[in-house]
Amino acid sequence: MADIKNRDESYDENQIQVLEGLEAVRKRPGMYIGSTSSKGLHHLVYEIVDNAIDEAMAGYCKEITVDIEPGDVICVTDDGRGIPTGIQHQTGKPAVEVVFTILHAGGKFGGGGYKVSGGLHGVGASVVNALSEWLEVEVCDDGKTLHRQRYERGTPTGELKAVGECTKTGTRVRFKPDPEIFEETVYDFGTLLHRLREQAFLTAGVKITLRDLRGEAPTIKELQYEGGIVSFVEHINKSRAASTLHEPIYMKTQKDDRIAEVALQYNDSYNEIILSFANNIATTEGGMHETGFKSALTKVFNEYARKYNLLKDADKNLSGEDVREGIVCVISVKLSEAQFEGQTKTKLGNSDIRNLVDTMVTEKLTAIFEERPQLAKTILEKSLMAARAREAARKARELTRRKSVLESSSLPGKLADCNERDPSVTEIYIVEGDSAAGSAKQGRDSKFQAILPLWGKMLNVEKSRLDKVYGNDKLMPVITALGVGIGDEFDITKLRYGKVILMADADVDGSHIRTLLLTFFFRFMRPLIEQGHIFIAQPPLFKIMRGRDEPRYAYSDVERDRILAEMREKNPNAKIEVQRNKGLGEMNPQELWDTTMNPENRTILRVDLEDAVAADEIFTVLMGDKVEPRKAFIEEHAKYVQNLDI
Ligand code: TTJ
Repeated sequence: MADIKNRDESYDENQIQVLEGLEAVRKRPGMYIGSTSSKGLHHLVYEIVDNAIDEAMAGYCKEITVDIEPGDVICVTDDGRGIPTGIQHQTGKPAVEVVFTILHAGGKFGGGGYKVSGGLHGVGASVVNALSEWLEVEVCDDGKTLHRQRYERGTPTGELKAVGECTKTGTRVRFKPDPEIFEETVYDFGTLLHRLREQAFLTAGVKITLRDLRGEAPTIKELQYEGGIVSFVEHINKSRAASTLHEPIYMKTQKDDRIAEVALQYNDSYNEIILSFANNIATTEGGMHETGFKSALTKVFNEYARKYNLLKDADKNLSGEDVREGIVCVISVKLSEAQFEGQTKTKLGNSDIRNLVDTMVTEKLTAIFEERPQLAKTILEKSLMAARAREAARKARELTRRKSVLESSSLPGKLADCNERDPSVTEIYIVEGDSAAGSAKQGRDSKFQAILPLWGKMLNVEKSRLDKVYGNDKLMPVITALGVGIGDEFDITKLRYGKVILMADADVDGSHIRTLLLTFFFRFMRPLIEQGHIFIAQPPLFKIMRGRDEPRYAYSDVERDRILAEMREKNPNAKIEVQRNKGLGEMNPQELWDTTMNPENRTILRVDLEDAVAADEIFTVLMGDKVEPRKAFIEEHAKYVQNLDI
């Protein structure tokens, strides 16, 4: 805080607002970037890149470069018009400085029609600035003079100055995320690559280069897709284990200032992948554009099937699930005042968009089917097969249900249940590994904590319809223990535990099992994720011992260093031992309870849809039978999957 006695001339109303604004960001960073975990750390990059993407959408920027420099400093450069360096009349300061020091200032200078509003997105460069140890911006907005300004924790260290010459316009922002704010400060190349690739697909033609300059040899990826979202669906299908049934179908429409685009391509799998975006922001929770698409698709398929007698008179209509089996689809809409709703503000609320997409898909898809009967036949046959399988699965399920009523107990034998019945207090730990499950059973509070050990063979969900899941020995106990059923049988009111906590080691096998379970929940019990019932246990990474003191536990490198510093300060001579936790199985019941299961001390991570989408993707690539995508994936995520056989 500034010392009141030393106030100077610049201490005017604007200055107070600036300080209050950016201080608020540092006090409650989660409010602005969601969290201060690795997620929030990566969010900083997206915030900055979004600005350059806006400039590209406005047609003034062709290339964007994102560098991860040694020390995890990020440098983003574009060849746009450059943030204006001229004085902004309301504040009397250069526009650049305003962009970086005043909350929510970004939009005023964007000029583009599709400024993002709502959600955690588009909060702007000032938030990134506030949460950076330091940030430097360089602008060339006239093609002649290079300007630079530096900030530390949001505060300018000097004025915007002319520092040299330049020949091309553009903006460069370099920043170092503040380790005082972020629990994790190391960037993951694969995570950035994934998001930047998405942006490159959504902004056809723009070239985004991602460079990792931290190691001895740089890793460089150039992302440029002239085909836009058509390239996007092709890319998704290439990385999947399935074969495509036809060339992608593409449609686009514009009405007033609203644009809608859809690309879709079916494959021979049983999965449904619909990715939707509003103003380039992923709408993971869906919304009006998705609703419009889905209802149009179902309508067009049924009308076509009736018209050409593909459905017999007595046949029921094709369901939404039938017509989406095997679909890969990307929906992208642009609108001037996007309303983001839902738990994670990733659900598009603008109702006029539903009509726009519905009308477009109805008209264009009907026309395409009429023009290309062979294509229509191929796709419709897939839906008809799905309908038949659905009917067969329903019959099989009725049989098993009758059987389970006859049997006295339907809960899995290995489940160690809790005494409480009220799901608002109960929890179930799903644990991989016999010794870990043993410790968990002994360490738990059996009043409200149930333990389900996982065993049996992993099912390749990738190649399975719903009916197969019902017979699987690894997943079946999970289904019966949770009580909610799967697919269209799902009933949240039957949920037996309010918190479903996955507990597995922090190694490759553990990540495998987490990925499998998340994929399973994502595909068959999605509302459990949407309503925030799925969690991941966080066992400590380090045990830190000092003499005869109680051991301390750290859950990240940063925390370990913090504890070590604290201990050293207290007593410089004490012998300190740091032990890296090898696995859950090596913790005794008491330790497991203290560090990982006791609600008073533990941290558990709530899984959101975005996590589940990522897991689903990883799962498909790793379990699928295509070698090329798997190799590429492992290269990109080398840090996490290095021990995996290709
Ligand atoms: C504003 O209106 C006049 C012409 O330039 C417009 C503008 O702001 N362009 C712009 C901003 N291009 N690039 C940016 C930008 C790039 C990065 C990497 C970061 C930020 C905060 C802005």
